[in-house]
Amino acid sequence: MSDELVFRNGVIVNSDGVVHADLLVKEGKITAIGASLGSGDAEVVDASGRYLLPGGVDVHTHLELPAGGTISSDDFFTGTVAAACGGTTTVVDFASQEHGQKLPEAIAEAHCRAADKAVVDYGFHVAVTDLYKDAIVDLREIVSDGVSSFKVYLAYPGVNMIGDGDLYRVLQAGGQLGATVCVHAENGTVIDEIAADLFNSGKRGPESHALSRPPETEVEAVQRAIMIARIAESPVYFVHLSTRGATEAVAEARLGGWPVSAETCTHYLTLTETEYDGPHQQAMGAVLTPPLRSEDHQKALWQGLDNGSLSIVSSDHCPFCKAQKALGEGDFRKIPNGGPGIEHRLQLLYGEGVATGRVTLERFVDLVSASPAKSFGMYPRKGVIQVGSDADIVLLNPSETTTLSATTSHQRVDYSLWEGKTVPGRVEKVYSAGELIFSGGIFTGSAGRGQFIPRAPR
Ligand code: DUC
Ligand code: ZN
Repeated sequence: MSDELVFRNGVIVNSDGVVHADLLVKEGKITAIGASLGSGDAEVVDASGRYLLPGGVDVHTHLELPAGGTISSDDFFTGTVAAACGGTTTVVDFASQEHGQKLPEAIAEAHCRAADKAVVDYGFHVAVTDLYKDAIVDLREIVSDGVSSFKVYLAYPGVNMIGDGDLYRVLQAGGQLGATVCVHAENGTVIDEIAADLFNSGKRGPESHALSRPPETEVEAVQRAIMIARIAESPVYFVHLSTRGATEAVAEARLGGWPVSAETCTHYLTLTETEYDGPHQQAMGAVLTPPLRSEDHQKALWQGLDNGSLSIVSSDHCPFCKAQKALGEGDFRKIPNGGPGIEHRLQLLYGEGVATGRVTLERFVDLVSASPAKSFGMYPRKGVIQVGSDADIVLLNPSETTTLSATTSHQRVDYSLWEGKTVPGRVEKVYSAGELIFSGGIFTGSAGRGQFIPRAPR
């Protein structure tokens, strides 16, 4: 048996174009693209009527994240199985520093969580919550070990939030080391005050989560961080933008030639704040941070994807089961923040973006694969179907549909934000490094097969 794998008759889609060609894979890499490839005994995959996409790259996931007195329900096995089944073959998760912990220890712990479990390739952003003496020296080492992005929170005072001085220092280090600084931009101090007022006036249900985080709390933090990045002479990247004002602030900075970029997430593009008006369980499940917004904000996010001010769509997968969400029964401030979405990011953006004509097929690939790979130091190993790249390949059938549900999902969580929703397109097969890891609804890979991907600085 030959060690060659050849995909025939498919349509290869990259962020810069579409071609009809055969694709040859050998030893986990793409080795040729052209006509009539492969020896006589190559394994042949008939990709007629399918798109061949580069594997999805999700640069914002929280697997096994301690939060709100509990821990997110997917670990590196279940979470990456779900990623694989939805066409995502690389995730960048977080090595989150606890107070008093040295940054290299946080990274060592993250490696331990992932190594024997991950079924797709992975990397880490290091989340800096405590800028101890010599933290900046450690960051230099961390970048050279392949962790070339940092995360900071301007929300959650007393837990993760850092002050503006530390933000300046981390941005300055990122600028000097070529590391991308990812900013969770919400004004945590103001939010906590509003939340206390709501709680004290008896408004204690999940709908108060959104009321406590008005759009301005995001816009202010984005504007402030852009200015501080400017002073620190550093690029800056915003995670999970949810508002028109924040998207416009990024657009304006970019127009001025400033190195500012941002992502939004599938849930902000497809759901609105009306989720908080639904039954109690549904509202609890939609306690995400930032919260879901109005249709007007959602429209601005789609425009941002169109005009380039938003360059990546991530899942911000941070699942908690209903029983975990219930920790905040009677006090919305204690509901663990986050929701599931790692499995359905490609499906949702294809169905709601490509099939509706809001984004082209090429832009879709850019948003879910090429741009995250480029922005986070993995391109062209990831994010593109070209000779020399990893053979991470998704077969998507545009003639089929997919119905999203917690019961058919591989995520370890007992609800879906999109329960019962049917979208055009179906992820039929997924290959990682040339190995078939998902086919016909079934995961076919194995725990620990995923590799840590050292990511280059800018
Ligand atoms: N921030 C995130 O980035 N993800 C989940 C929850 C949160 O607060
Ligand atoms: Zn997140």
